[in-house]
Amino acid sequence: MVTAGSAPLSAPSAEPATKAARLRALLASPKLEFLMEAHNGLSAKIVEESGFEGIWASGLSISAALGVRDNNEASWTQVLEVLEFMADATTVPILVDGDTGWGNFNNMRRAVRKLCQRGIGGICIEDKLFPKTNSFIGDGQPLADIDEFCGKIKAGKDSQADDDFVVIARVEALISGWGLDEALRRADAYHAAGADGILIHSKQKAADEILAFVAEWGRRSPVVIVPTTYFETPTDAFREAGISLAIWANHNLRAAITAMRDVCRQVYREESLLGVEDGIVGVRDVFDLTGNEELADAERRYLPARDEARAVVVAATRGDQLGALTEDRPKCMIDIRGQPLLRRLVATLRESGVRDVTVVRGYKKDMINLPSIRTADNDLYAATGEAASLACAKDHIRDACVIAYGDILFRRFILDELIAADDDIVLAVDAHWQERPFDPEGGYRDFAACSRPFTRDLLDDEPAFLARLGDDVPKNQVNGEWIGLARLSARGSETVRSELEAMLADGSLARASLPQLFTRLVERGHTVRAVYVTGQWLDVDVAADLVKADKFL
Ligand code: SPV
Ligand code: MG
Repeated sequence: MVTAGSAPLSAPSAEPATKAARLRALLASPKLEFLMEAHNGLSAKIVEESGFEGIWASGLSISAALGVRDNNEASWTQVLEVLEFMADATTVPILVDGDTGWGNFNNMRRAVRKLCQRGIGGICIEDKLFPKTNSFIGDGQPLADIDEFCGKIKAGKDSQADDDFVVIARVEALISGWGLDEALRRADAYHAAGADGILIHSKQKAADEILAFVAEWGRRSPVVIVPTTYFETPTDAFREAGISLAIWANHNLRAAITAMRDVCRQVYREESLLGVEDGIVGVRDVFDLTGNEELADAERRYLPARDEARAVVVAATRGDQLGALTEDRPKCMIDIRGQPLLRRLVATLRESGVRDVTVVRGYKKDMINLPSIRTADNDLYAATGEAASLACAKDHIRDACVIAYGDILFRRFILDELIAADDDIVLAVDAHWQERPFDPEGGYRDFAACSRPFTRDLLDDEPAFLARLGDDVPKNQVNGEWIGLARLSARGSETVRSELEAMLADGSLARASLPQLFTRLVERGHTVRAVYVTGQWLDVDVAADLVKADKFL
């Protein structure tokens, strides 16, 4: 007799190596575990991102997403192609809905070999006839001959390249109206043929027949269920019954249909995007989901270095005013809609072609660990100011170089304007500084006095130059607020570097702020250009700023 399963169904002690081993561990786990449906690379990523430890590659959903019926209209190699995208996009295991094994025992052998090659954790096959029909359509669908189906299970188990690959046998006897005894007879045969688990399916609104099956089956092998129709049954009932795996089988597909219909109908009706924009993710989320940051990082490693701007981001401080939020991380690593603030800042820099980003760390420096940045450390951050932090990265202040505070977000066009300005040292100054509510808790504000005020005249392109920058500029002289962003040409970088050295020599470096550095440059006769902007940026000082940052994205 063939014993059930090709590897023992015990939970391994260390993190299992392959996806198949991880799926096997889920099946063997003494707890009720869950698989969530996905039907393409993107939905698979979202399933993993949500915390699920495994994915159900639903035949119904994959077919529907391809625009065809769940009747084997998509060929098995077309399904395989979708599975490959799903597996590549995720690290959690996938259990594939293999319908009837896409043919006879021979098709099953080939399918299992291919699934193993593509890093799929397991396959579930159902005891119906090829071409299949979805189980929820019609009544009394014919079932496969038991011996023929057992041969298919054996063929699959004999073909797996990974010992941990899982073959689940799905029993359709209850759905086809053959009753509990036939379901148990079939489950027994499939178990003996080597199936690693039994999926007992039902289309009733209540879970009675499922629970009756499990009560009789005991723990002969792990049991898998698909509570699509009996969704009102509390999940604890499955847990108490000792069920191994529950599959939420088609809910991402159905959610996507609802969301796509809503947005299509609204845009069609309103002939505008205005009404839908707030209710859908931004394109930035799409870039994040598909891993654009990794590509940018790889470009830095593999593409020849181009003559592009670099950036130094000063992010050494804690951000005390944010209280508990910065207990375990510096404020630049605070979460803004699912991503650290710094990651969003770095993404904006990259969009403007700035790929070489050095971040000066201080407080909780190990938390600043994005893959796409270089780091420099100011270990004396508690006793020193921003200029000292900047000096910690002075080797990176060369060529064209952007200097930014680590707690700001700004629209990309602001940086593009700084890059386009034809001066050696250029600062972005917000002419609408008075519209930013004055918050006495909001900390230091970098007020700028300039050679001329901002005018709304679009034809007025006479440049403005910085006269003085700091918290202490008399209010009647303030023309704007520095947003914490500056751009240096190669010559400007040299100027800043040598000024930092001069400050170190005369003892003023340790305590100086960046506004004091720029004011000092002006006092020494260097030209510092002020490019006026009107809002479209923010900094994060207090908790209320986080709400604004959420909206800003
Ligand atoms: C699927 O998700 O394709 C399934 C589950 O096989 S069911 O639709 O319930 O048959
Ligand atoms: Mg199916």
